[in-house]
Amino acid sequence: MKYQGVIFDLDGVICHTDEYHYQAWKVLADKLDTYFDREINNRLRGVSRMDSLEIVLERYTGEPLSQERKVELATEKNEIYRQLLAQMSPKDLSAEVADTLNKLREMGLKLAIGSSSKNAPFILERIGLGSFFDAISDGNNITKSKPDPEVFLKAAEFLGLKPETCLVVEDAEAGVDAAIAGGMDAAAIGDAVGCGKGTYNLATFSDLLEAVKG
Ligand code: B16
Ligand code: MG
Repeated sequence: MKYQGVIFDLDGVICHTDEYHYQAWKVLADKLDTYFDREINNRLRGVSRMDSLEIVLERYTGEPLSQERKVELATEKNEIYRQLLAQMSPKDLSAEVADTLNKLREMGLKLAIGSSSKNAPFILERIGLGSFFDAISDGNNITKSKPDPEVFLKAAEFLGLKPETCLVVEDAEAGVDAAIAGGMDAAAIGDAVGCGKGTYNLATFSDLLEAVKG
């Protein structure tokens, strides 16, 4: 086996919460009388909450907003987002993802989450993976967002593994860049395939079973 551990991004890899992010940001954008669409929402993938707000505000033309007000707005968005997340259940975990995760574990690999989201523990619990992973590194334990490698380096550290023995699975270009910056190989899936920087390009999640063999 080429790797000893696999570090998974959460949103866009293990499950899909884009639509909930979209709906929550849309409520906020409407309130601020600011144009927002799904294309802009796609740019928020893997980006931290406060950096996401800055992208949402690119088209804002109202009164200048203080930092304090921006934090309030991001908090408001998060409250709406968490109400939407509460609807999630184990049905939001696909059979393919569940089966692949179990097979990777049977192969002896350590498995971790490396997500920018501060809601990662809540989402994992909702989809029935609350105690599945060997380690969780997320938006609550980092000071720098992807493309900085901090979230993945911490995940490797929590697993007790050297970064170069871990494979990162990512759906965002910023996440692939973060893996590379951390000295790790990256398996790109979904949108990230297009950036052409992944060590592997996964057409589907179960392709990981071959990728981990190197
Ligand atoms: P939160 P990931 C990222 O999760 C999302 O892709 C991104 O859209 C979101 O802004 C970010 O988490 C922060 O999320 O507001 O829940 O803390 O893809 O890194 O798992
Ligand atoms: Mg993602």
